[in-house]
Amino acid sequence: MLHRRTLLGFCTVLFAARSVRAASLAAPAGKVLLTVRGKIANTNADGSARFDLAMLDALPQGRFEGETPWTKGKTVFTGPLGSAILDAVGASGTTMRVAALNDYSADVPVSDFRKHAVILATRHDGALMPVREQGPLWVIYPMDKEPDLRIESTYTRSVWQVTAIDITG
Ligand SMILES: Nc1nc2c(c(=O)[nH]1)N[C@H]1C(S)=C(S)[C@@H](COP(=O)(O)O)O[C@H]1N2
Ligand SMILES: [Mo]
Repeated sequence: MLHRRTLLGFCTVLFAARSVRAASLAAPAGKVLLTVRGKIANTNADGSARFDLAMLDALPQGRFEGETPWTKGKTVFTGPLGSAILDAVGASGTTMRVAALNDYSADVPVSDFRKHAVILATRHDGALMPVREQGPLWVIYPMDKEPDLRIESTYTRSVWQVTAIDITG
């Protein structure tokens, strides 16, 4: 009897803990810009974590200031840190497939977001990016602070028009 009660109590605690964790990711109120799927603990839709702009803005932000292969002159990108997105969804995998509107996708090691202050830029020179200007989200590596990142593998992972991240491996 004691065992059953203990087990029941244990399950109640587990269930409560799960609810609290799930509740930590509110549902998006606005247009969904990013959907994260795969190996994640926190969801707000069927097996996925969906983010609108307000949710992305509420996460810890990063800033890039410098030149990129795709823009002219000095340019500023701001947006949530990739690591903050991983934390928000409770990511546990090692590889992400970052997918764009145009069917382009790149496999990105989760460790890139942990080792480098990669951002999912929401703004370019202070303005939101329409789709024709590579928006709404653009993976930007901190090539300004880490010049060694100015290599082809980084460029391949610098996905623009991002809509989804699948944590696959
Ligand atoms: N959405 C999207 N992002 C993308 C690409 C793309 O085709 N679509 N090409 C990638 C590749 S392979 C590289 S090298 C860089 C630069 O592409 P570009 O040489 O066409 O400017 O952007 C990356 N990001
Ligand atoms: Mo490329």
